[in-house]
Amino acid sequence: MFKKILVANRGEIALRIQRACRELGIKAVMVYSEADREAKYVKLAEEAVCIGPAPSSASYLNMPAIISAAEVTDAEAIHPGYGFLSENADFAERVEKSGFQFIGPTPESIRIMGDKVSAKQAMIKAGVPCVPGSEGELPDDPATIRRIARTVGYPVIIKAAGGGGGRGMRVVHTEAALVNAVQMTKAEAQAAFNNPSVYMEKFLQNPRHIEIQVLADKHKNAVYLGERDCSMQRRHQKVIEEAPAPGIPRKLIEKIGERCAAACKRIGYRGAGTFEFLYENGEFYFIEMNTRVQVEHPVTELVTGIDIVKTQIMVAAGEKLPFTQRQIPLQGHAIECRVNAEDPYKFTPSPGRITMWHAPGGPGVRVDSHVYTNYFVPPNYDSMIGKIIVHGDTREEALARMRTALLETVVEGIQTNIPLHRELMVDAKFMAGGTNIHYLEEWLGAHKR
Ligand code: MV4
Repeated sequence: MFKKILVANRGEIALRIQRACRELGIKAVMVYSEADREAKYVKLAEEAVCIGPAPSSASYLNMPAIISAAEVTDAEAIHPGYGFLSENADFAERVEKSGFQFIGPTPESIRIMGDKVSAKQAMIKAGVPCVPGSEGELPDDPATIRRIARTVGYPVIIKAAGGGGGRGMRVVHTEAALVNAVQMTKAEAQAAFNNPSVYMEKFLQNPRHIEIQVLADKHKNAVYLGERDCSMQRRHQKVIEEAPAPGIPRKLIEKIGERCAAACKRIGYRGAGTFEFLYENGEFYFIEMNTRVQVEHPVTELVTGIDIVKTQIMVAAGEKLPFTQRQIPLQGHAIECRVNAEDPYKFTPSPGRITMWHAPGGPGVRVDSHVYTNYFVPPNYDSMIGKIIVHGDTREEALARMRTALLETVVEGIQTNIPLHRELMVDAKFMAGGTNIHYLEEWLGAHKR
C-alpha cells in the first residue's frame, strides 16, 4: 500500500480523500491555491503545498505545479478527485511518466472515454446497449447525413465527440434543418474542443438519467455497485441524486450492471467508473462513461456499505477488489442534496463568509462538506459547498430523514439552495419517484418568484 498520496483537488472531495487516506494509514499531501490557504483540511494536513494563485488555470489545473508538489513531498500516487484534471488523459500520462501512480484508469481508457465516438464504439463492441444513431463520426457528405437521419428517425441529436456533460449538442426536428445544424455543431465543436468530429443519435424526448457505478482492479475483476438516479438536474448540473432508482425492475438493473462490469473487463478498465444511461420506456441506452469518482458517489456508498474512495486507492496500489459481485447486496434507500452557495431561485453564485454553519445529524445522516462557521467561500470555483446525504430502510424513510436534516441545517452569511431542497422534498411528483430529466426545470418554471 502507498505510504503517501497527493490530493490534487479542493473542497469537499479533497477532505473526503484525506479522510480515506487517514483510515488507510496513508499520509495525504494536500495542495491548495492562495484562495484555499485557510481551509481547515489544509491546516489539518500533515503536509500541504501551495500550487499557485486563486484561478484554477494557475493552480488546480497547473500540471507542472502539481507534479512538482508530488516530487518535493515524495508522494507515490496522485488522486485527482472530480473536475479539474480528473479526466485529462495527458495529465494521467504525465503523472505516470513522472513515476507516480495515477489513482484512476489508464491514460488510454481516459482517452477512449473522453472521445464520445470512440467510447460508444467500445461499448457497442462490449455489448452495452447504446442510443441508435450514426455508428461513428458523421461524414461531410450532405446526402449521407440525410440518409443516416432518415434511418435513425427524427428528432435526432447532433453531439460533439469532444463534448459530454451537455456541451456541444443540437437537437434537429426536420430534414430541412439537418445539414446546417451539423455544420454549426462541427464549427462549435472545433472552437470549443479543437475537434470537429460529431455524431448523431435518436433524440429521446423524456428519458431519466440513470448511471451505473463500477469498480475494477488490475487483475481483471470488475463489479457494479447498482445504479443512481440523477434525473433531478438543472442545466446539466445535478441537484438531487438517489439510489436505487425508483420503479426500475431489479432484474433490468442487474442485466445492465452485468454488461457494464463485463465491458470493464473487456477494455481493461481499472478504478472507479460510471456508465451514464438514458432510460426510457423500460430500456437503457448508454450515452457516456465518466472515468473518475463522482460527486454523488456517497449515495452508492450508503446503499452498498462500500467505501468507493478507499477502494479506488486500494486497486490503484494493485490490490484485488476485496468483494465479489455476490457480496454486494443493496440495502435501503439513499438520497443526496447538493448544497450550493447560490440564490435558490435565481441561481446566481453567492460566495462570501459563512457566519454560521450548523450541520444536521442523527440516524442515517451524512454530511460531506469542508465548510464551517467563519469559512470564506471563494468566488473562484464551483458553487457547491457540500452535500447532505441520508439513508433509510425505505425511500419514504430517506425522504423523512432528508426533510429533518434540511430543517436542522443552518447556513448564515451567504445564500444557499437549501430552501429549494426543502420544497422539493415535499413535492408530490418527486415524492412519487421516477421524475425525468426535464422535471426540475419545468418545476422551476412553474414556481417562479
Ligand atoms: C441525449 C438526450 C436525449 N437523447 N441524447 C445531456 C448531457 C449529456 N451527457 C447527454 N445529454 C443528453 N443526451 C439523446 N440521444 C438528452 C440529454 C439531456 C440530458 C441528459 C442527462 C441529464 C440531463 C439532460 C438534460 C438535457 C438533455
